[in-house]
Amino acid sequence: MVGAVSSLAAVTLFYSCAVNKTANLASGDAAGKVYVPPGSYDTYYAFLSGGYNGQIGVYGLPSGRLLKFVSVFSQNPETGWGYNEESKPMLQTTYGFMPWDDSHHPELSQTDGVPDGRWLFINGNNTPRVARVDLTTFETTEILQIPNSAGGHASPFTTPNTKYIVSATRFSVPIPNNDVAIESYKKNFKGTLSFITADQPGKMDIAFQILLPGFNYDLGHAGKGPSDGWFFFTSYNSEQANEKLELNASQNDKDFIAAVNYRQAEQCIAEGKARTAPADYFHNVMDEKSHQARSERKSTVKMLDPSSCPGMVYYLPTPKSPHGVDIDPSGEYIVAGGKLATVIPVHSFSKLQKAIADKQFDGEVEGIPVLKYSATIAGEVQKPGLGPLHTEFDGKGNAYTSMFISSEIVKWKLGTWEVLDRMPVYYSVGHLMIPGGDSKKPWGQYALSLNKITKDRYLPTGPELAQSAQLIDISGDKMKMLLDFPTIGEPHYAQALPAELIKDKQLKYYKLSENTNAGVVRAEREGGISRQGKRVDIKMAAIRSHFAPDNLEGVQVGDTVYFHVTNIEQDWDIVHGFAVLGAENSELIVAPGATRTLKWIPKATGVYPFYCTDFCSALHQEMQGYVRVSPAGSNTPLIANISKKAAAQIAKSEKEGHEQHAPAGGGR
Ligand code: K7E
Ligand code: CUA
Repeated sequence: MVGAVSSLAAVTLFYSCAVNKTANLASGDAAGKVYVPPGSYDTYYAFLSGGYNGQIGVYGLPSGRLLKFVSVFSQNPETGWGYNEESKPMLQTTYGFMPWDDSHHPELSQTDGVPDGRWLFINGNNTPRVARVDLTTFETTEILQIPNSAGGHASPFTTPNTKYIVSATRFSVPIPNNDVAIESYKKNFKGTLSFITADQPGKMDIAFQILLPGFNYDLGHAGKGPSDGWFFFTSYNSEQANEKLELNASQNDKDFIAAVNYRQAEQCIAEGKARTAPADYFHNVMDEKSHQARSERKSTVKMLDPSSCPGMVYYLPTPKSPHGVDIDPSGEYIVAGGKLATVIPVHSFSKLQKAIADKQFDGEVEGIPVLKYSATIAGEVQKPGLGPLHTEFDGKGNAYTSMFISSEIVKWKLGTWEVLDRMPVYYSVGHLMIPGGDSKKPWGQYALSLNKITKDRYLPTGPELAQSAQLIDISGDKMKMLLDFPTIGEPHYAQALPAELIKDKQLKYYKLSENTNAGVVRAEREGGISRQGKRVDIKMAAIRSHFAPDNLEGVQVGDTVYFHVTNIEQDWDIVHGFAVLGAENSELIVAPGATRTLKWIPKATGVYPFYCTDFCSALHQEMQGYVRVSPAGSNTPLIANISKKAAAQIAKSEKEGHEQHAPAGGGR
């Protein structure tokens, strides 16, 4: 075994030396093919996972221009995501407030197996979660934690109508998790597959979980067409090793793809065969009217054991620690990436059905029938390259597989399994992405190679160099390299769709009249300051180019101050920011019509300026104000300098309430 590993290392070395480090593979007309003149739009939106930054980068293709950074699982001080009071509940988990994750797989919602531009989902690996991003606002609107899981890697791949997205645990753990000896792995550790209802925004939930043997579950994809109703998950470590996996999880010649008949699972649930299992997880939703996220904690799931639901799960032996599992557009072929395999194995769905009918079994694992490799295999791509990871399709009968070790994209033909073309990429490609390339109707045209290592491709930037994407023209017989561009974050997977599908559906501003945030002001006169005990609330309007109120007094050391800033503009792209001297969190960035709240605990007396951080007009630099902080117990009155008329209105409403609320247009 040691021999096998060191020869792999030797191969890796050999390949890194063999590539021409200064190669420029782009041919003469490449520049023209990626040039999008000033004033013109790109033709595709591409969504690249941010890897260990936990976010999503939105790029235009073919230019490779970065358009937007969508905050998902990680706090982002640039937008205040996870810092402002409205979004904090989005990052709540049973482990507490979780300001970071590692996100690998963006997945577009689909209708009839084709990306439809409604939502983008993405997984959190470390604290297993899935998130929904609304593609009219490019905002994260929902996050669901995955219970009974310890690594949400095979996620959030969708079924053809987005009825479910999935999450499978990468690490098997005791379920429910508890204090056991690690060496009791084989006895106590299990894996789970989670099916999550996804077609109702705001209502994601665990539809059911399936309890599986303690392997590592890696990736998944739904069937389509004839294989609609099935889901396929790769696994490795069928050895169930719990130490030195590098060696011990590569012993078996074959690991497994789990083929899951989820309609059978639904049937079993309908027949009452699921048990109610303990679970502990959060569901967080951003309310689009109040702009305030809410969290709900849940405590049970429906759990299915394969033994109580025959016909639900089968294992397909697949060579050597498979990684990706990708279903071709016809739904017939199930392509596995075998990280350490020398071939690309392709299973056939029709053969799988026949093998089940004919009971072509090769034993079982913990009650799950194992199908004979020879009974399900459709073919093997011979000598594809080294380290096949992921495959996408062009919809014209061709498949494209990324080769991590030999750093290339290999094009091959479905059905004949012959290699048609190779394109070197720089370097160590993980996923590749073709727009719609995992769907029923790929748009083809481009392949994007998502590379881990760039070495000499960009200006060096200290010990860590840029990660990168490379755009390849796949419209002809031969692939053509068009463009290198660096990416923010480590792109694992990506998705893309034609810009036409979503560009005209963008929300231009939130309607102020519909804003129900507790701190909203819909007009300048509604601003003010109020105190309840040691809590001070300041409601403020932001409009070009001032805050109302902009002078505040009566705050004391020891108070907790909430600045509720409403951007009362009703105009596209007019965003205001808010930052106050000494705040320990971040700025606020407030979209037109929205309210955002900053919590501030002043620690010392003095006068603190605040200002707008987003350059919004010629008088942006004048968009500022002051808040005075007096000693604890001081009798400085609460003052907020808004207009006299507004002050009178507030004074009137105050007589009716009992809360101390001082606006006072300059009225000391
Ligand atoms: Cu291959 Cu996490 Cu999809 Cu990265 S995974 S490469
Ligand atoms: Cu508002 Cu700058």
